[in-house]
Amino acid sequence: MKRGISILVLLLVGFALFAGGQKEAPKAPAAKPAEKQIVMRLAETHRADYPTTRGDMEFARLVNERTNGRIKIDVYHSSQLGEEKAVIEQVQFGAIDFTRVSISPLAAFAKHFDALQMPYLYRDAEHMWKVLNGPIGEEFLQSIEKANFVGLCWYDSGARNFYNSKREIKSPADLKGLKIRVQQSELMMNMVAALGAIPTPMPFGEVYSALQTGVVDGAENNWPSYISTSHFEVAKYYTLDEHTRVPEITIGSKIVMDKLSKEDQAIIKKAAKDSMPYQIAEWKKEEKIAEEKARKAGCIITVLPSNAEFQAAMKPLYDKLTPELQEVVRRIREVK
Ligand code: BDP
Repeated sequence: MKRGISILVLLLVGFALFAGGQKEAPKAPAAKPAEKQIVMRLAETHRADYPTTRGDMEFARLVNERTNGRIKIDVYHSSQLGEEKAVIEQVQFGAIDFTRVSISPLAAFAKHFDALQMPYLYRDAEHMWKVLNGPIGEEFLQSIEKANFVGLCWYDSGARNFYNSKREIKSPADLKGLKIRVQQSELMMNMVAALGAIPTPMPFGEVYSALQTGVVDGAENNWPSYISTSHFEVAKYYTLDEHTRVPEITIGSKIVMDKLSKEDQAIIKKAAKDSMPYQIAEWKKEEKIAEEKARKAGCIITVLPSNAEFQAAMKPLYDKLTPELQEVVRRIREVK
């Protein structure tokens, strides 16, 4: 019996020690659910080495870095996800997360963007940047929420000039009767018509073969696009009329952005803005390189003593603007 009791005592002591030991043992940390990586897509029309694409990559890099890899933005360049107009539509209903586009096709979705891309609107690049980086630029970025987009940042696109395969353009009279490709934008169609040429809207990716086969006689774009698309090979007359400065914009899908936390939305917005100085610096470099290439390739570059005639021809476009947009134009011009 005594033995029985001592065994019982031993068992109890052992159990107490065991239980106590259990209590002392360091607790294993509660398994944290692995943070899911969010992979997003950004659509870009240009090639991988074009300055806007380089800006997109910088934006993606900053988001990745600032979220410790939790948010990854894959840049689909070279129109892999489609041409600009179709891509904008997809961003609008949330099938594509982001895109960097020219504001010309965007104006089909947000008409008031025409006020930012009027011909001969800005005195120079510096004026345009003052506008875009100031309250007007910010208002425009915010204004597209109504159309289901989140406006993120602006990129540089320099000035656009006419080029064609037929002849030197020294005045609007030389444009008469030429079929000129324009972006898919009503304003740009009206601009070309006001100069006496025949506007032909078409997606960017179709322009090379249209020039080559004579579907169009010419087009208009900045130096880097003229070179990166090889248009210079099939349309060697380039006139420095600088008729427009059309800002580039990066937009997000509002449907997609609304699903992210407020913190992530803020990281994305700030990263986009922080990628701007890099893109603008890359742009400046590329503009020079592209111009040099055009000269070396033997393109015929026409420098106008004055673009007054071109400017005068654009007056009807301003008269056609709604009073609200005329007011925006007035405010833009007042920016010193
Ligand atoms: C380039 C813009 C690009 C436009 C293209 C065009 O960077 O976004 O799509 O012009 O003319 O300058 O369509």
